[in-house]
Amino acid sequence: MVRPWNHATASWPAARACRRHRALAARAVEPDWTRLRERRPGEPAIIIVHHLNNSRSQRVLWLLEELGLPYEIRFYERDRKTMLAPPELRAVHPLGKSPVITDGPLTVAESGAILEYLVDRYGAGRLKPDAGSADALAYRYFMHYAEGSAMPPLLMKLVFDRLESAPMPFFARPVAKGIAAKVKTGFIAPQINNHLDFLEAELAQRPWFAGADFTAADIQMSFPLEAAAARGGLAADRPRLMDFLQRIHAREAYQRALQRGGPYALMG
Ligand SMILES: N[C@@H](CCC(=O)N[C@@H](CS)C(=O)NCC(=O)O)C(=O)O
Repeated sequence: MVRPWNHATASWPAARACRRHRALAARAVEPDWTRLRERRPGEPAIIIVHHLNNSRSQRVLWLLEELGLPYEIRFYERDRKTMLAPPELRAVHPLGKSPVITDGPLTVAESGAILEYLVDRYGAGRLKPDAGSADALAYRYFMHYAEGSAMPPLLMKLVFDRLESAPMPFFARPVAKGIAAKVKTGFIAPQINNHLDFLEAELAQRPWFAGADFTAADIQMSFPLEAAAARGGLAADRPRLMDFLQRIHAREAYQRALQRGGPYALMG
């Protein structure tokens, strides 16, 4: 079983790991961005973030602030009843979800892909562990884990919370409430707790998710942890995760992103 979070610890023989990581680093190939098509006349010269209020696009603004890159924001408002994005977002990407960015001729969707694209193309080595290092594997793991594993039970929590208070015929309400309560206590809460226990233990081993330094993986992990603090039961009994939230919220770039993007109700 591959356990990226153990690669730098005693469970992974240090000498073998070093040799292996040096070999991997030597083979690592940086992407060749010059192969992408140049901007055509009239195409916007800077990155445009298609930003939905109270959403994952806060992470993209924050990364752009950390990197000090120029960018423009196009604002989209959720429908107040359904909380869905407005149809105009479909003109940018067929799924009509946020975040999505355009960078000249390119359109990039999916938070993790956007963060990796920006760091790889413009980061000049910043906010990312050295290629081939043990931290690089943890970086990749948490880039995918945030949306692939941590978010699904938190999203289920949101859906089942809403189900309980959704308008419905009075005779259906007790049944709907009963089902929601059963799923929440029997499945969703244990799943969320399992993830939070795992993450609390991770931050006992190192200050940031991908090692000693702050990276874009911490930006990617911010959303599930903010969602967990807002609605998933993350509280003071998990002090390392609460401290992580405090540390990221105190970053100047995070604050600047909030100022530019507007209020963000998920901060918890
Ligand atoms: N896994 C995707 C999720 C994208 C997503 O679901 N975004 C939400 C905002 S946080 C959205 O656009 N919701 C409005 C809608 O689905 O209409 C990502 O990380 O980019």
